[in-house]
Amino acid sequence: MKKQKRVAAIHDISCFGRCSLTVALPIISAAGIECTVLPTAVLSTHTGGFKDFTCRDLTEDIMPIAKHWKTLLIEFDAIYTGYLGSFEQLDIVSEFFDMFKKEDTLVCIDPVMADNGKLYGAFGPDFPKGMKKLASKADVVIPNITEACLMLEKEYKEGPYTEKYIKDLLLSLAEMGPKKVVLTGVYYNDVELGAATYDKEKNEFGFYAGKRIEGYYHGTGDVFGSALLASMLKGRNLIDSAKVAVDFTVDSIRRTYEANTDVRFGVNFEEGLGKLAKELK
Ligand code: PXL
Repeated sequence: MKKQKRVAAIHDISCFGRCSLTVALPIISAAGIECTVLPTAVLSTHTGGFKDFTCRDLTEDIMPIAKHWKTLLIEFDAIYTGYLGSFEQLDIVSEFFDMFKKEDTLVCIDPVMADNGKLYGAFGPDFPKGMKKLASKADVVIPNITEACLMLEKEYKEGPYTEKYIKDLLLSLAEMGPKKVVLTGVYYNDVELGAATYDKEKNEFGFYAGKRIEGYYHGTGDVFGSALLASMLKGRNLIDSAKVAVDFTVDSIRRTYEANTDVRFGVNFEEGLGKLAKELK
């Protein structure tokens, strides 16, 4: 029996709306991986489309939690970061990596801060530069195209994209430091949408897409990232993991679309967990 893997997931808790930790914890757990959580903030809902949400910033709690874990000699096979609660947390999370990254710890950074060409409301204009610095410490970075453009200071473009545009983004992201890059929200036509990958060590590019479903569904980046990381920790390579994660995300969106659910409420990933668990066994 192989030793069970353990992840430290550093994201916010959006109490309602199925994103960040409320998505990462069940998906990573369903894959048979232990998921330790480090909340960066607690919000009543995510910030996409809801008004008057509450937000408790947990910046001051992160280091005391990390230091306590250190006294317990807890180790992690992966550190997975997402939505951070403040600019200061960029340096704090960087320090967390220094404390807990071992030779074989996979640092996976989703530079959550923007979508559709726009920075999320909670972040100031200097946040992308700070995120770029943090992302240089990643083994795997998984931005959407807006986040990639913000970190690289390139102009954001709407699709359909050309292969050259996507290849340039992947190579520039890898130049920042990460050995593996996964770019989400990539499409070359209007019927398919998926993820493009680049593995620097193998000098290998990949692309996998599913059927494009109308509507902008919240939390899908976190559903994708959690499934991708779970698959990689289960020993799948980058391209296969992107395929697992695209299929899991597209199935979740399709269920939600068919149920005509409010797009702000996140996607029905729950009914796909059994299949994912079997696939990653
Ligand atoms: O899914 C990304 C995300 C996570 N957490 C919060 C968010 C968002 C996206 O809007 O607002 C609080």
